[in-house]
Amino acid sequence: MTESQASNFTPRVFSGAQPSGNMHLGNYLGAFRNWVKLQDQFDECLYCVVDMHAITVWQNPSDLRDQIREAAAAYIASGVNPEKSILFNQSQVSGHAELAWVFNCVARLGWLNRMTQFKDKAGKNREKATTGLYVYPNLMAADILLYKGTHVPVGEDQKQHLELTRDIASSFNENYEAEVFPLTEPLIQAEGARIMSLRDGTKKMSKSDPSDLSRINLTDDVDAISKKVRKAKTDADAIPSEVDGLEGRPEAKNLLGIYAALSDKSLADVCQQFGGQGFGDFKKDFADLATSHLAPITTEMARLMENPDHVDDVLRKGAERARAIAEPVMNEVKDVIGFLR
Ligand code: AQP
Repeated sequence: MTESQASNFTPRVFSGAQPSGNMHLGNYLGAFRNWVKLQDQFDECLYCVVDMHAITVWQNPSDLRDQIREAAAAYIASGVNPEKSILFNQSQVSGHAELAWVFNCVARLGWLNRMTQFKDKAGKNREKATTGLYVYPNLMAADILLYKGTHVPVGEDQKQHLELTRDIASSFNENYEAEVFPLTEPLIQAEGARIMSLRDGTKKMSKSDPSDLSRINLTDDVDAISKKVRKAKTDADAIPSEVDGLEGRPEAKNLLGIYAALSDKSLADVCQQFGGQGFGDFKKDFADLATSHLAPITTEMARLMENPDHVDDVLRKGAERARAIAEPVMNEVKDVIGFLR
């Protein structure tokens, strides 16, 4: 967003995660932890459980209900304050679907064809992928722009979708000769930007990885974490004392990187600290650090999940606050387009 355009819009952060499975350490280090910090830097933050994105691939209905609550619990347990930030699930605010349709009529096929995430997720089964998965980036643009979101914390992997959001916003503004939407800025965080699978250092840690050993879930207890760390793939070489020594060693780099992110140190400092040691000893320290860091989150999530009515209430109240921002924006969009209301 240009300086002059930025000043026309209230600074507002939007971000979300899909309730498509167990929330994991990648979500925490790449997103939630950062969201918590942003609460102190911005007056308005919206943190959404993007359940409509989750159904772009099949979700069992009763599992989905639990996953939505669990995602909300993960946000709160990580430090998102639902009194300050607006915490809600996407499907309770109909403006997301309405604006997504408008954007389906703005975005071009050529733009969507370039999206690498669709290619990755659809894989060889492209013909069988849902159309929802294909137009997912348009819904993501709607999520952000329904609130005229000016800043979005994104992982590296979401950068391309945010570019598309900016293209959609500027096309819409240009087509209708009205400055309705901001050009949203990405907030990319350096440390912990991409946490990789514990089984394959070239693949990102992901909820949908069939191997539970590939990720540390935020609901994992001490034993589960210790087991996963013990079984995490490494190589036979010792830990290098310089970052350069991690070249071509994705699993080693990932474990040291996670350690650095959890201990708020640089990767270089962690290499210095453990340089020359084998991974056996390092893994013990790693497991201790991960469990002590995650235990309060796990405990708070479990406490919240024992009271689903409370979580539902938080989401309902958040959705009401979200609707209060979204409705005037949607009305403005309808007026600009020429819809009667
Ligand atoms: N491995 C990761 N490292 C760093 N950040 C990550 N995020 C997800 N995985 C990592 C960040 O978490 C936020 C929410 O992501 P999401 O759940 O909406 O979608 P995703 O990136 O597709 O996550 P998954 O786990 O890979 O889900 P599935 O398997 O269902 O597709 C985002 O900010 C994301 O960058």
